[in-house]
Amino acid sequence: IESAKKAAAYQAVADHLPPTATYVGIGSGSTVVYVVEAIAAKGPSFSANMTFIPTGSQSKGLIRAAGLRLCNLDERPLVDGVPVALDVAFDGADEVDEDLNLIKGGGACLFQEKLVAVAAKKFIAVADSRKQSARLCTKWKTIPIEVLPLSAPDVLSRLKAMGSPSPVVRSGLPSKAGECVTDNGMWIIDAPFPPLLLPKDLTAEVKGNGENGVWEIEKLAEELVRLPGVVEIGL
Ligand code: DER
Repeated sequence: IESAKKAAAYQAVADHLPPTATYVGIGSGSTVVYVVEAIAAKGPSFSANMTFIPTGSQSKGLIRAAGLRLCNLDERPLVDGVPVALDVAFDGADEVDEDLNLIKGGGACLFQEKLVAVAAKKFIAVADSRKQSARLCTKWKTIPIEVLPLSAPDVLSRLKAMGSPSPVVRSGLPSKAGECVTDNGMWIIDAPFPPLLLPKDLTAEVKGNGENGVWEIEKLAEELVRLPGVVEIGL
């Protein structure tokens, strides 16, 4: 699998990182390690005019260790009062469906990953074949949700009311006793859901709005992101 991840990462850099790029997003996880390796392998002259935007402490460490120029998301220069767009952002994914919807958050970095992804003109998720499913929540059974710790009991009960059978606050074990705490000081709730339908799956009988336990992906995302205390969802 490591060789497949490495090959996919090197191909993604070859295909989507032109030498003219100036701002580049770097995601989190184990696959994106190979993205940074591929960029560094092109030599210092290739990235001399590039600045790399991290998606959390792991990402920041990767950029620094590779000797690449680092700039935090909120430190980008303004162009006509608007933060400069990233040319491209590279990241990993936990599951990918037929319409290229993703589950993110296995590494608990989903909030800054989302901020960087939407600040880029192009978003490239590098994922080996294990991540492919017809529908999300097939192989990766839960949706990671980043929440304000204070809100966790209410979010858990609201998720159960929506039909998620057993949402849990992600533990920090084995490396940390207590909860997993994100780079933003938040907690992660992992909420199980059945395979998420795509718009094309909807029929007169199957509405996908949570009735009889099935969800269409956009409808679920809208419901989740509105739960008080949720700061980001891994969809
Ligand atoms: O948290 C995330 O979404 C990360 O990108 C991560 O889960 C990606 O998975 P990987 O470690 O298999 O690349």
